[in-house]
Amino acid sequence: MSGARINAYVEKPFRLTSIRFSHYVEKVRWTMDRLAIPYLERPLMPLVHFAVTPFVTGLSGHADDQSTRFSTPVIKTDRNEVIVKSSAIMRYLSERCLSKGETLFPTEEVVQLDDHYNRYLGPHTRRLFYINVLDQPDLMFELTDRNVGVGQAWLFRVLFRSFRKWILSGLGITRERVDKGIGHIHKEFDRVAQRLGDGRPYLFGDRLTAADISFACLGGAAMLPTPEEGYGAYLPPVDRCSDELRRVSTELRDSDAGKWALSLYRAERGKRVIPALPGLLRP
Ligand SMILES: N[C@@H](CCC(=O)N[C@@H](CS)C(=O)NCC(=O)O)C(=O)O
Repeated sequence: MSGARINAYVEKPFRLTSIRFSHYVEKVRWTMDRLAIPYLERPLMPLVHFAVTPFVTGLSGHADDQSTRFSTPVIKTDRNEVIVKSSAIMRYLSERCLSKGETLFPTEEVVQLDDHYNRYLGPHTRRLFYINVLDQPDLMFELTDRNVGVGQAWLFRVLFRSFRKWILSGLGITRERVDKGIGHIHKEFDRVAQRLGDGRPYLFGDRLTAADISFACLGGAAMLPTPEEGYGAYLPPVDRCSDELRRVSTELRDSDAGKWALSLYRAERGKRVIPALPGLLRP
């Protein structure tokens, strides 16, 4: 990206500890890629992450209402600072690399909308995803094979039945919540379409902010964007998903806000190339 970057130098690549397909992680990848920050990603499967993130975060992690104190994304910077939670990481990156005039968080409204997406939209789309994909083990294993190394993929397969139960109960996923959630997801997409109705290119006017990235990731993930469409991890292909996930994803893709979010991926992310699978818990 162009403009007055106030810090163009980093001492060494950042480390991103991630659940690679997570839409909260995509917010951070998007920001780092946009700022051209070099980083190495350490992709983990859910639950396996409990064995790794404590070693990265030490005592710095904290729980919020969407995640535990060991959640991902976590970054370790070139200066060995450890930063947790997607929005805090984005804010750090913005403050470190962008001038005041370019910040991703220019107003309190942007902060609040990003926070709203973190609290409500992200969990709704995540529940919709898991309730469907966890019922299609083949698809889940493909997701695993393409997003983590062989050791973790094997572990996930072997323990799949227990992992499935823990993920569903840990995230409070019930049929009733998912049914309600689908309505909420559509409402959020409608609100975005309304906001963009006056022809503005971004949610807050002429320039991209954290809120745009947040919506495109936390809402947009429900459209299951592919790496070719700009998503930085492998998600299951829409046409092989359950009826419900395919239906919702297709409806969102056909909506004005969905088309806009996909156009943001095209413009901002381009075709992604997902790095080769690392070995067990590496790099
Ligand atoms: N508010 C957190 C939410 C992050 C989050 O929910 N991450 C999920 C991945 S989708 C996770 O790592 N969950 C495991 C956990 O909470 O231990 C953020 O913005 O980073």
